[in-house]
Amino acid sequence: MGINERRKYEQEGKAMYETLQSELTQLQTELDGLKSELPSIKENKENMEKLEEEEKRDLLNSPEWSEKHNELLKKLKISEMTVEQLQEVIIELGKKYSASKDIQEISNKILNDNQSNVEDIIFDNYLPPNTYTKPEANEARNKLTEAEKRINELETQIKTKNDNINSKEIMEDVAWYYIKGKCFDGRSGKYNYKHCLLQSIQQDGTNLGSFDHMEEIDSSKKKILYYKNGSNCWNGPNRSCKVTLECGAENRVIDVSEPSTCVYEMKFQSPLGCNPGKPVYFLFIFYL
Ligand code: MAN
Repeated sequence: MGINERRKYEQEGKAMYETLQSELTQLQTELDGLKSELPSIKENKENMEKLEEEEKRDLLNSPEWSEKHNELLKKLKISEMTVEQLQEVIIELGKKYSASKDIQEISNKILNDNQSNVEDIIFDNYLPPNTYTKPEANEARNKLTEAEKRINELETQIKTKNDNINSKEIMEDVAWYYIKGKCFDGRSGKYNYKHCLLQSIQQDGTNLGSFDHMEEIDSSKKKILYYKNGSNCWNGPNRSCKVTLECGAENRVIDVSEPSTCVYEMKFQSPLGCNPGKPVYFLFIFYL
């Protein structure tokens, strides 16, 4: 009993593994493509920003602008204003010139920067043409930000997927991939236990440990799962649990004992407790 289920787990695990590999290949292809495009995306951004700077300088040096600038200075009489009046002016100017910088930000800067000349702050930071941006440069900046964001996303996704299969148990026997992280509840004595295979064990909400490693008893081929570093035990060690797998068609907690305080032993029935009927799969991990 349990051998057929074990075979099913092996097949399911293999199918899941293959799906994952093809997802990984896809992600990796996209990542490689983006990475090879990145230098030209960066170069384009730099070129566009150079042009943008030149255009901005031309605007700043244009007679139209210096005339406008002087006119504005005269009209504003900035040096005679109170800080509150100045803030009002900034807001009005923001509306008039639809500047791209945050009005509040500039206004705060003026309030916090007593040393500088307010006129300089306004004209250096705020008014056109210093807020001038070139649409192509904006586009190039966005493109680079997007590409870098996507590269990060892809790297994280690839890493997560690899971590998922990068365990000795799964590499040696793909049936573990099917069962990993699946949880089964059962009662023993005063408590309810939850066993999430290759992950964790809980006793009513108390953490009895995270999966550490698996051993096989040579003579019987029985598998033992060790869960360690559970929650702290009053006057005792951190909780830990040793799980002996029994062969059976279903996954269930058979029995739990506590031979010494906060050291637990669980008997757990699972098709994974049955010996594989055929050779194990050797898998190759796909590294970044
Ligand atoms: C809880 C449970 C017991 C354990 C004691 C130790 O009651 O986790 O299994 O023996 O704490 O204080």
